[in-house]
Amino acid sequence: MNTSFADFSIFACNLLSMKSKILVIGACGQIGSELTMKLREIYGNDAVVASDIVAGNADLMWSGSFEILDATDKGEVREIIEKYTIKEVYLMAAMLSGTAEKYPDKAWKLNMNSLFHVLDFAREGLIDKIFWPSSIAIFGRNTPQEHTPQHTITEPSTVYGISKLAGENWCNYYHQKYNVDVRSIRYPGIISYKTLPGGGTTDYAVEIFHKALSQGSYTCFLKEDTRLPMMYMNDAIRATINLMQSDKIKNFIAYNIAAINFTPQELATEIKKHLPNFEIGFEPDFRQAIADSWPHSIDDSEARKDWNWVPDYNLESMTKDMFLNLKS
Ligand code: AKB
Repeated sequence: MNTSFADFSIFACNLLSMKSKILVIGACGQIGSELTMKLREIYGNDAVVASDIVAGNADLMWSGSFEILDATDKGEVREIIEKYTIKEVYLMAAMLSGTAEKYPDKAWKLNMNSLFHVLDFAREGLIDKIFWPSSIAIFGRNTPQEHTPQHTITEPSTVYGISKLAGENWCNYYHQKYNVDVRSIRYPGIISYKTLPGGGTTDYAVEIFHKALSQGSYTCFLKEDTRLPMMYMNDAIRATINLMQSDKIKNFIAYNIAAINFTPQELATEIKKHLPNFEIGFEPDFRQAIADSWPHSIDDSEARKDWNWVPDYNLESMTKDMFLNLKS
């Protein structure tokens, strides 16, 4: 395991002798739920307030404060920030690529308004620091698909991608103009066993594990040779917290980060090593066009250089860990 995370955690605990608190908005989602628990482990349960529009699992609800919160309601968000003297916000609420194509208005409202609210609170001096997730969805058909660089053609073709690209630019603008400390990562598809993702194009890479165990087979909504950048949740959480703790950040627009990339067929082959009778079929739907517009692999050299980003998990170790946890 990478030792820098432990070092950072000790440093972070010392820092959290300060009275201010962290708010996670969208704490019940796939990334938010695990991020909240890791932040509580590092900073203490009392220091991390979880919030979402719906209630979450028992661990999340009972290990610290929880508030029902609509991220698009500026008044409600301000109330929670003032109530708990919040200084750091992780804004994880978002509508992902697949669902956003069905509800473009709702997606734009959620993904953009929630961001403006927290950016404005930071500009006012109410909060000090923001984490806001971007995505590989900011890239499009004219982007170089292999080793996609940090700075390149973007031109997204989805509502979700357009909102994430606009968000990146607004974050950069608030940083340049008002000195707002807002940090971001372009997440690839995230694979995890605790909470299911919802509405994304990369969701197949989580569903496949559940179906492999429950039914012995899976019908994938992408073609067998669709290569996409992916990452195991443990790496995504470590990247997020390391970025927020780093004092070496040079890029306030959103960092490329990479770990693994594979096709549905390659993942199925890896799964077969654990479940030899597993069978996969392919019935591509509207998400195929989204996946076809995204990169195959990502160049994350700036994140590696600036804040020492290194992933721990490859396809083999991720698959092994998924089965270990899902079976238990
Ligand atoms: C999605 O598939 O929409 C997300 C993403 C890559 O941002 N997982």
